[in-house]
Amino acid sequence: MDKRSKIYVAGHRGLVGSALKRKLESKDYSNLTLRTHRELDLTNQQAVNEFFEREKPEYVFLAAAKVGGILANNTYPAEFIYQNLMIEANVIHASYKYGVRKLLFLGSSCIYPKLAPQPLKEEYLLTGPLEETNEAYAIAKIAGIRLCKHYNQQYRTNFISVMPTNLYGPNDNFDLETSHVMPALIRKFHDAKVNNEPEVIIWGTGKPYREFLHVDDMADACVYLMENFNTDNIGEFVNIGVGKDITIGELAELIKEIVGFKGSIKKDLSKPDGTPQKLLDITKLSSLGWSAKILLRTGIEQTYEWYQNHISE
Ligand code: GFB
Repeated sequence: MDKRSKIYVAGHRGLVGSALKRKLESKDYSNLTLRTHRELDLTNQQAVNEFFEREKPEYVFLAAAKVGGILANNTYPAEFIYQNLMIEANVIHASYKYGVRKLLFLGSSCIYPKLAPQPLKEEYLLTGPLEETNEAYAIAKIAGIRLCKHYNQQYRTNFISVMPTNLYGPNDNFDLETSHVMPALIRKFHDAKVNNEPEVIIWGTGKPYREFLHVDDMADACVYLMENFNTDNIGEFVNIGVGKDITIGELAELIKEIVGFKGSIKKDLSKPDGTPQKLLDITKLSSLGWSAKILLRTGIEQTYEWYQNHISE
């Protein structure tokens, strides 16, 4: 990629896409192609083909996806599988058809079997049953990985895939029903503090472990891989994580302290826990020369500040 390369960031208004845009701009990539959902519906094959034919991007970051937390995944599985399959198939096929030089596809750590050994090595893909609460999303993401793999195999394309752990940061979804745990808890503790409420309710037992990566680190890793590696060096895909996890109970305590909430934490056991642990093995990523830089506490403090500045939007 050089600084004038034409780069299409699909999903540039989302958590990951907006971080990719910031990162690319800060590195002086000056020829970004961007489309909002309203301007280009990625589930519409004809619209996607017309866009690629007209714009002819050289590099593609495929960060557009239907995403959500445990409850959204569990409640709307048809939307998660359909929209993600359509977006992936349309964008990956058009990238092949219109000669994209390199594409980076974003998967998710939920592609691994529910009870796979920890930490999760890349080779554990498709070695056991998936976690039920996000099976639809995981199947779509596995299809995306395999689309890239088989297009590379048959058409000699250069499509690389990355599997991020749970991400958080600015531009996340803070809706309490559909969000992931990090933005949900930041909002719950903030609201409880402001409204002088005695307690905050967290979902499930608080016992599952999760690994959290700040989205600016994620964007840094994606651009680094796009700049320096091809599918031949990366193989089928590479995990992107920090190599450490904490329990949801510990996360709640940490956010409570950062926000400055003085009340208590209560558990809602009617809500699902999801997979017990999904810690990524980052040996391959380390061997490619990348590691995360933003500490969890610093990342949460920065995200909380962002949230307070954007609360009314
Ligand atoms: O982040 P989260 O929604 O998704 O939930 P997953 C993580 C854990 O936090 C679960 C607990 O054990 C939740 O029960 N939790 C506690 C909460 N309080 C809350 C709360 O207020 N809101 C939420 N959302 N959770 C998703 C997958 O799984 O992870 C997706 O469904 C995707 O497919 C994504 O892979 C990264 O980590 O369980």
